[in-house]
Amino acid sequence: MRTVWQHCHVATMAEGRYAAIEDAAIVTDGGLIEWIGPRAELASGDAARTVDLAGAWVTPGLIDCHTHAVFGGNRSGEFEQRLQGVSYAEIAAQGGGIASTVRATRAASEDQLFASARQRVQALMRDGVTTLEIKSGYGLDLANERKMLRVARRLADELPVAVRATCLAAHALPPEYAGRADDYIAHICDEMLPALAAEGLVDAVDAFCEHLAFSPAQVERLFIKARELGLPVKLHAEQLSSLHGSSLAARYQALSADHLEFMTEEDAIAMAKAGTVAVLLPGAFYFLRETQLPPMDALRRHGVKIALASDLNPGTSPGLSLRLMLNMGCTCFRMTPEEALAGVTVHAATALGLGASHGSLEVGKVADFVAWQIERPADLAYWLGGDLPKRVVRKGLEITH
Ligand code: DI6
Ligand code: FE
Repeated sequence: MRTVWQHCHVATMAEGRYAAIEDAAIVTDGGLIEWIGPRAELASGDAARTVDLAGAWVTPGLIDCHTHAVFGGNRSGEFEQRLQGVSYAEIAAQGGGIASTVRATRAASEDQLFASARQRVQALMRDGVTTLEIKSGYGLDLANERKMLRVARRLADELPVAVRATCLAAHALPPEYAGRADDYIAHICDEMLPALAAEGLVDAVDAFCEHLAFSPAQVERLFIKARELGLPVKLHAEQLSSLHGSSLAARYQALSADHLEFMTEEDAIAMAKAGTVAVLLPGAFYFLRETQLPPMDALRRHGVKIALASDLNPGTSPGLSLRLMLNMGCTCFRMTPEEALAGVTVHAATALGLGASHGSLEVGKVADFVAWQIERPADLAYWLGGDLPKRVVRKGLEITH
């Protein structure tokens, strides 16, 4: 239905940065934006419907471009251990960490995983999220990675949210491959990835490049296979140490490299050239009490696009609010509220390969937006959580929770 949305101000985020139109109007039709601009310039047309947004600030629907929202179990016990001084690496070495979530995820049925993930995704949606990415990576064998990715697809079928599914089979070494990381990478390349891709379950391929996970050489073998299958790549890189995974990702035109606390200026230059988005994850930084900051100045100086995401996962970032990540991006990483907003809209869309259709409010793009009852856009990064009054529109239709 052709609809005119008016009595609002709009942060369009067009061309990758904060840009505002005061007293704006948006015309939507068939799920797309047909017109957007100052209300005074709106031609009197034949809109079937006019909606008064009561002075709201409209932003693109928020995009959480890095989550592990599907998992079994819960690791709050490990949180308590870490508060007593046990490190993340020590917990992993004792068989906890990712391995404990793998056990719980393997033991859970698809329906159980769906039910728990649904609640978490709904929490993100209550914060204005209209698109999110979900990674596998707690199954670590064909049947269980498939189970996770099917849950990601089902969430998109059953909730008014768009989901990109990323295969993160190279997240950790499964116990049955202990001491045989190269064999596991070969198994992913030869069996798992081709099968999951053929089933239409994979939109992108990711890996964890770290001493306690996979080496750059192993990641490169995976990237070569992804390229063969026509799948874009992303990478968890430079979270705990500097292996230059982000430069490797840039060489493979990765959509994004994520975490990046330990990246170098050379990595930033490579990412800028390739157009690889830097996805910063302040929830994990905060929750692990990390002290090494991502090199914000180098990222800015070289023009790397910066996105922000929740990294929602049971071990390092049990974050159910993307708006809270806006605040943490500003408080922990010294981003401006405008940079943070670009990080969960226009740059997050690019990090998912959706830059042409999502992430900003421009003619021809999908009509996903949020009308917030706030005084200024910076309020989105200001409040610590809570439920801000808002109306959420997806594909031109208002959704209710
Ligand atoms: N980095 C992270 O922070 C998460 N995965 C990754 O590669 C941690 C996942 C977990 O601890 O369960
Ligand atoms: Fe992650």
